[in-house]
Amino acid sequence: MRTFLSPSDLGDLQTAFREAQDIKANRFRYDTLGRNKTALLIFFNNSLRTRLSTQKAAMNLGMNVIVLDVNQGAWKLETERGVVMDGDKSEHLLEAIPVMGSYCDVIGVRSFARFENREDDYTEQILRQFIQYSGRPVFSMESATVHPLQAFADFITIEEHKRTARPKVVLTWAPHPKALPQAVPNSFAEWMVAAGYDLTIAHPEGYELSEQFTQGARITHNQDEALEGADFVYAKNWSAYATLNYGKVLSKDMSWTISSEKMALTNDAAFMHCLPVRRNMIVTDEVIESPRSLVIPEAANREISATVVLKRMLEAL
Ligand code: AN0
Ligand code: CP
Repeated sequence: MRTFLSPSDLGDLQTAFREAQDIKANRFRYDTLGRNKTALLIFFNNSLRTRLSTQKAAMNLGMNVIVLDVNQGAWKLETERGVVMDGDKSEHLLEAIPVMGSYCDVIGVRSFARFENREDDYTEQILRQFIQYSGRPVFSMESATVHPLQAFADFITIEEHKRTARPKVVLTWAPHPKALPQAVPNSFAEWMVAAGYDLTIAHPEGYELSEQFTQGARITHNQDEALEGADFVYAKNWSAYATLNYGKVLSKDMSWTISSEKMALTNDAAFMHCLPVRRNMIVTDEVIESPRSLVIPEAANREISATVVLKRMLEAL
């Protein structure tokens, strides 16, 4: 595997799930595969889970790991070509990328949507340059439009906890004070459809996601109706995708917060969220602390999804 952005990079998802189970049963099973190989993890944005779980995954495989927080200690990077670099940016990404590639065997990149230009974000400008110029396999650790390590972990979590062959999964928008990317809901929708689940997406008007990721899902503006009979409720905030409002917060409607009353509409659904989560905005204390909350095992599965992905990349070196 040379890139990891979407479920198709993994091929058959049931095979990938079995590989995940095999690794979960003994996460050190392939601990010599990464001997003398180096993973470079590059963060343009903050992270707790991705940073720790991906390092842990690399260590499970016997790899060496280098973590770089680009905004803390590295030179400020110019990303646009053709710019006269007379400002505060000391180095261009076009030199920095091949240099970084020369010190490692695989590269993970976290680079959120910037909300400056939808076209730039949705063509994955930063990640694509890493793929093109690093000479290394590259995986997204949440890039402008996708968060596949999260969605793979979410898929593993649902497979582990589902009570029917084809569960009803509801992805619901929930309120948040700041503008957040669409990467998590984009990937979640894409992976749930690829997994063959019954997916409903609920959001207020104006929060339509890119159809590129939601084909095959039922979409509604009525959250209560969506929650009826749900087996899994996946809450997440995102900002608007629509052209004129791209990256904007259009609503902070607290009637969309996932509460016990909302969960009572479901088929005793499990609650999921990728974390970090703002309590009593996205979800009430009661729901996130309830026995039906999967947020901690879901986060723990990030180590497993990352181990599978790094293993596949090492095998293809
Ligand atoms: C990020 C987001 O919503 O994309 C990361 C989630 C994994 N969340 C925040 O910035 C709070
Ligand atoms: N879920 C997730 O990716 O969390 P971090 O932003 O903390 O890495």
